[in-house]
Amino acid sequence: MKDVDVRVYFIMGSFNAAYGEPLEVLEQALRGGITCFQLREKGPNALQGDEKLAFAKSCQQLCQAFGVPFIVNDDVELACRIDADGVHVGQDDLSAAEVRRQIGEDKLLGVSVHSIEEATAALAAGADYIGMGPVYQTGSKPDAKPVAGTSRISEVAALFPELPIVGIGGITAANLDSVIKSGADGVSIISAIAGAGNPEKTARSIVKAVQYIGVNL
Ligand code: 3NM
Repeated sequence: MKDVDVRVYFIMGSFNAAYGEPLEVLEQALRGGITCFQLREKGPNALQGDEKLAFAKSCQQLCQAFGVPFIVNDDVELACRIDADGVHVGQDDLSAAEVRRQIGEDKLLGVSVHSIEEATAALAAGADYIGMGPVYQTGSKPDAKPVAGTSRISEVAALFPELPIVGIGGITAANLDSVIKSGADGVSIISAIAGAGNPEKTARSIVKAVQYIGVNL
């Protein structure tokens, strides 16, 4: 398992930026101190083909300039083509074991899980971290599972203390406290940052809130 700082893990597609240009939103989030970024260019409004490729490269360059890992959601071919730092997959995507085989041992692999069984399988497949959600109600994933709260995070954290867990779904600076206290190593966030009027300030307040709870990876 490779080390990855998932404390404040920002996720965005080009369509998630509520105000301003998506690349400007990402740059602001990076300035605010996010520790990891995932490009999630998925759904009816997603860019395709060359536009997606160009957007991914621009996001990657920004992340590189700030020394923040750049992870691609689901699209293994794109991730390999641009030499991204890693891939994140859900349970309905290519299997985690197959993704690990395709990206090799040196890249980061993240897997969304919803149960102890799925967490166990993700670990066996070579996941470097897992995402668990939705902790709270989310408006960013129409096919999200029912709200799960934090109890499953606590169970998985107790069972696999060495496996980094990020909580996801409806997380903001105001409610991340219980996610981290339940045993998560970090928080994954789309709308609280991408939909903020001031993404830099919001990202900074989330970073501060997580640090305040004293997360030390
Ligand atoms: N996955 P927001 S919830 C991408 O439960 C994603 O696995 C989820 O966006 C899961 O921070 C979610 O805007 C959306 O709620 C998170």
